[in-house]
Amino acid sequence: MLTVRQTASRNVFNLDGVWDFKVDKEDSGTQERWFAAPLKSAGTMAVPASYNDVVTDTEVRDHVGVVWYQRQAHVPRNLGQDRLVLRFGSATHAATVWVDENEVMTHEGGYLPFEADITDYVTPGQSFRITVAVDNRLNWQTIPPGYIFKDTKGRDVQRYMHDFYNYAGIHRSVLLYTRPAGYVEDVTVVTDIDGSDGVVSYRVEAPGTERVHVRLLDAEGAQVGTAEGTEGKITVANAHLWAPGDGYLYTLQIHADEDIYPQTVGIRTVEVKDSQFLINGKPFYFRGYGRHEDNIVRGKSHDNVMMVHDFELMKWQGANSFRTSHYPYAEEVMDYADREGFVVIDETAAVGLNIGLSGGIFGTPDGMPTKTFSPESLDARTQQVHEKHIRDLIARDKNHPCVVLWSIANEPESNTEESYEYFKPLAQAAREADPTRPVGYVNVMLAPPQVEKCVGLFDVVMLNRYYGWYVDTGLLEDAQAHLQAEIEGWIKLAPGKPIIFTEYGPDTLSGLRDLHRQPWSEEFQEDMFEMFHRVFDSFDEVVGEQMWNFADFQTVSGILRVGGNKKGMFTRDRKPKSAAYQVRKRWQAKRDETGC
Ligand code: BDP
Repeated sequence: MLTVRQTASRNVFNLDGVWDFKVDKEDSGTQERWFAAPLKSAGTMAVPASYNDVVTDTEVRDHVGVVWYQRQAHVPRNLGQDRLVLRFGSATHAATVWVDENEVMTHEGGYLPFEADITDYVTPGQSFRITVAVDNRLNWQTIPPGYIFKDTKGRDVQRYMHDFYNYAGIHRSVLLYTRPAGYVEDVTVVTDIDGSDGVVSYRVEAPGTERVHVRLLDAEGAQVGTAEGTEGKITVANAHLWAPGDGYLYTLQIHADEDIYPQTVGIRTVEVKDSQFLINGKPFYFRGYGRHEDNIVRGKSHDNVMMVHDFELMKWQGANSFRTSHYPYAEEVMDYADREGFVVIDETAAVGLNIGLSGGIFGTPDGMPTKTFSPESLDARTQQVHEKHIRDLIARDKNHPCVVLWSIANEPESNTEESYEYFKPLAQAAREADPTRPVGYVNVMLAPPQVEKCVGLFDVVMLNRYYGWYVDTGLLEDAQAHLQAEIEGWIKLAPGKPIIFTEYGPDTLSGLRDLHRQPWSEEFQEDMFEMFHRVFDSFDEVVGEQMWNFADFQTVSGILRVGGNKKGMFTRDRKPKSAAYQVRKRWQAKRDETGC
């Protein structure tokens, strides 16, 4: 699905602001047709935002079920033959949308965009009512999965197996935009390098149009090539490549009859070969973090101020990459990563598919099934939903040069025949949807090489490891020996596949200093990083270090979490812990060495 751009043929109206808001305590809103009139006794809510931390009422914060949003909007007077489209960047986790009394769309999955052509339901120059019911419930057939049990008072309690708070609401911008009746619906761009030339191949889908032609413009707007038709190839002499640290972008200006759509293009290649990860044919070493979309009060809402600040901090530290742990991030983030030359591992929201591994990593067994893949838990329907998520993510992000690798799941069960059967068609689906990028999944510590079954389906090895923290706690010499032995195990099991560490690091309470350098102290975080980095440096097959996490973040409360997860390099309000300076030294030196 194309990102919304304002062009000579498309007007964009932003509907962010303060909307009417109402919690559906009895889950009766749809039956009572709340969409058919202004919401009764409604409160207000900012859009975009997670509503959870905006409110002061704990019942609303922890509400399990549906909340309603509503506002009026206007149709432009001069719509003419154009179509009017209503679009949501995301609503977590499922949404139904009405225009006046008409249901215009439903969507499942909390982190991807959805839209509907609403022209036939509205009148030019008139106002109309938008009503949205957002459902935050997770079950065995949602991605991510979860389950609900009743407490002793009969109230629903949501449980899930992932380690971040189940923020909900309208998390990204709501847009109304116009486009011509015949229009650019989609474009797929693939780039290649031939000596000093760049090759840009494109395929456009433009229903209802007769003539498609494209112009390729450089970053200054000068035309460097043109082509005719829905498919074609443009060769750019002496191309300025997109490269880590150099986010050079061309623009493919697509003209389909009346419609104009500008698609940004970064010319670059990605390849996995001989245990190396190659970008533009050169070995690339990932430095960075797993991150979260997580902020004080805003929760998971997209915010340009925080986005730019976070990139500033990442650059300050010498990072060149991050993973969108554990779900697709806002389109603005992907655009910005393109521009800033950041390298991204793009992940689906398939996190917590692991109840069979020690009862789920963070779930509590209130009537929870004991097997990950079974008719009572994750089943064939879950697999279908998961496949759709993979395809939708790739459809949204396929043209971003920053994306170099798809991560189709985080820490799933991968040590059983059932897991192999579950992932085989999913890996295949990812390759079908995008034959140009490597595909991987992130392996959990409980599925080491001795028992792993799925790695053969993938191109890279991505590891989350907590030696020195969850195991060998505080014993860094033992931790080092176990880490080394495990890496050797992976090299034997998956020869030729590069290894990227996608998580490592201890919880660290900012300000807790300790002469004895014990776990939870800032000193221990430094020591644990230092040990991991020493080990990474001794293996050519290790091509990346993305520590956990960029910043402290909110989780569900539990005995392992004190006011959230504290593994950040920065605190939740983005203040550096002392390890941030130590890692900065290492990463800046690596940046100076490699030039990116
Ligand atoms: C891993 C998960 C991540 C957690 C992290 C932790 O991938 O989401 O937050 O460990 O325990 O299991 O901090």
